[in-house]
Amino acid sequence: MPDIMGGVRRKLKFFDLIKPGTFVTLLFWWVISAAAAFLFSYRVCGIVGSAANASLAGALAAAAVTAVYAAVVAHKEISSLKLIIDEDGEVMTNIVGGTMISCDDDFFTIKKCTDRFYSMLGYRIGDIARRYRGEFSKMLVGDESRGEFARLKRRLRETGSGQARYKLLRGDGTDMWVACSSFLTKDRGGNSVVYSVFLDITEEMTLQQKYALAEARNKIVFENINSGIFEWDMIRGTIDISDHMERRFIGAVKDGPIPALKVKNYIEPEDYEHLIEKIESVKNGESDKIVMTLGLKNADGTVTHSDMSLVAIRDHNYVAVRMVGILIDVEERHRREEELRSKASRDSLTGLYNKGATQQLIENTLELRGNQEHAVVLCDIDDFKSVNDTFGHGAGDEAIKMIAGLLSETFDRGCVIGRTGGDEFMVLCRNIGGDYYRLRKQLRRLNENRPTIEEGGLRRELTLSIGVALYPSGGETYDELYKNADTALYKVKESGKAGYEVYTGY
Ligand code: GH3
Ligand code: MG
Repeated sequence: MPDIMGGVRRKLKFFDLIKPGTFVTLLFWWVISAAAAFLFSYRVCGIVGSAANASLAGALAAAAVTAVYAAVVAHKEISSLKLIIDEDGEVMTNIVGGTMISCDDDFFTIKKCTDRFYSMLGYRIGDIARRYRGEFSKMLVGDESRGEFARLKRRLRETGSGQARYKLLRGDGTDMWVACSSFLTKDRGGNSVVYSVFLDITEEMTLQQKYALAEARNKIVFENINSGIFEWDMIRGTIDISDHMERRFIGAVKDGPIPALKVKNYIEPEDYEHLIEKIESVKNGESDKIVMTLGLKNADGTVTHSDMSLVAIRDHNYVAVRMVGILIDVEERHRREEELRSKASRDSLTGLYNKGATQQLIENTLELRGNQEHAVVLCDIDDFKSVNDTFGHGAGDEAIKMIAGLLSETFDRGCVIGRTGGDEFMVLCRNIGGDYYRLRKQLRRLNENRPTIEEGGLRRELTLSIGVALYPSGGETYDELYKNADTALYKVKESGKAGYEVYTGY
């Protein structure tokens, strides 16, 4: 572990041991020993008879005494210094973040810090000592960080420990964000020191700042846009809606959010029930998104239809705390769909849309363009001829109805479900918006909940081969989507049936 003056786990040098006190003591012993030896040899023994020889003897004796003294002092110093470095080094280098021990002064003058501290901040060993005279406070960038530093110092005085977030100046002149945890302690010499651990949180802070910026932008859009954007605070139970929506549903612009419970008044009862079911699946973590068509009651008493997309925002415990939504008016599409609900558009056996109506409805949706993603699902009953052959044509018809029922149960009300051939069906899932998880779950379900025909002791489970093409990646027109979904379906037939395949441009 390097100390602030540099040197990574360097060997102790002689000058590490030199302290002003040691020098004075050594000098004192040298003078005393020299004087004693001089007096003893010159006066008492009278040897060799000259003052010069007595002085030499005195000097030699003094040197011997001070050398012994110095050796004793050095040994003591080396042992205690080694102990400090080893103990601190072990603690400090075992910590994930960068660690620093500083004096408990106004500037947190650094005594020691780990390699990680240096590498995190992009300094070379010794840089901090040279550039900032070892003062940590000189690395703080901006008033916010300096304020945090002042607050941390106060907390250390009051409680002995504290946390702070600083922006620090890196060795290359750029900034970085760190989270710091500090506590007061004593070093071996009994001096008060501050022990601090730093973690790099630059990425997190950058994201947070970007998010704040995006939020500010959204706010502007939210206030001014002429469409239905809203935000539901699931903890407070309130909904913030744009002025445009307030005018549309309430008939006036109100101040502040509205209670979420009031929403019930503005949604057609059947749609409201579906919405509640979907909200439950968000709350219990099954899905993160709600996409559906809603009939909405306007302030003027009319009902119009909108496609709604709601996305959940979860906290760190994965609890949905907010949902942000958008409503897109689809009244025109809805009106055309209503027209197609007539008998002429229906398949007489199943009540589903017939081939022509299915195509028309899919084309209506594709016409709207936009950047929404849709899925075209093509299903064909496996070995259906043999169902007819084994159980008769009547039972075959029943089987077709069972499959129609299965499709209606599996896919939402907002989907277009049609019978496009003898034992072939097509489903359009609108605006799936990347929720492939949900789509896959629905596709799997079609072969899990198998309708069964039982007659005259014979039993037969019905399975489906399913091909999927996604708009726009798997086709941009009805014909392209049909062709590609059929290609995917064919692959399933080839590889054993009873399954699904999504077209990916083979
Ligand atoms: P595969 O697994 O390859 O799909 O084999 P399959 O036997 O299902 O073959 P295919 O899909 O080509 O056969 C469809 C059969 O569905 C042919 C026809 O006899 C039967 N079919 C078509 N329309 C009706 C209907 O309205 N009622 C009944 N019962 N059967 C029908
Ligand atoms: Mg078939």
